[in-house]
Amino acid sequence: MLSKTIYQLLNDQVTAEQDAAYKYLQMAAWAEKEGLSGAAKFFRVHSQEEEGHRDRIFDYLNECGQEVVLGAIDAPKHDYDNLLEVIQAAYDHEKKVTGMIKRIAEASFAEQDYQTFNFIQWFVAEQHEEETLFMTVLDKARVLGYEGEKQGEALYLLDQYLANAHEEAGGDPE
Ligand code: OFO
Repeated sequence: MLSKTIYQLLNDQVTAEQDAAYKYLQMAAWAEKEGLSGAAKFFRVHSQEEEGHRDRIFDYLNECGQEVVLGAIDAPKHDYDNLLEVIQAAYDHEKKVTGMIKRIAEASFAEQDYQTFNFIQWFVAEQHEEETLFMTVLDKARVLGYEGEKQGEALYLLDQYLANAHEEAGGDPE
C-alpha cells in the first residue's frame, strides 16, 4: 500500500513520461520536416523509450493495487528554429524530469517506503544516462562547430551522428 503522497507523485510521473514521449515525437516530426533523418530517428527512438518509462510506472502502480489516473498533456512546442535549439530543449527537459524522479526518491526514503525507493533507483540511473546522452550530443555539436546553421557540413555530420547515438550510448539500463 502506497501513501497518498507517494501515490500522487508516481501517478503524476506516468503523465510526465507520456508528456516527454509526446515532446520527443514532436521533435522527430520537426526533424523529418527539415530533412534530418538521423535526428528524426534519434527522437523517435527516444520517444519510444519514454513510453517504456511510462509503462514501468503504470505497471508498478497496478502491482501496488493503485489506480492510474492520467492527467492532461499540453501540445508540445513544434516551431523550433534549428537543431541546436531542439537538442538544448531536450536536455533541459531531462534535467526537469531528473528533479521529479529525485523528489520520488526523497519522499519514498523519508517515508521508509523502501519498496518504492528500490523501484525508483532504475529511474535514477536512467536519468543520469539521459542527461549524459544529451550532454554528449551538445559536446559533439560544439566539436563540429555547429551553432544552429540550417544547412552545411556540420549539420550533416551531426545528423549522421544522431542516427546511431542511442546505440552508442547503450540504451536503457537493465
Ligand atoms: Fe523518462 O527519461 Fe527522459 O524524460
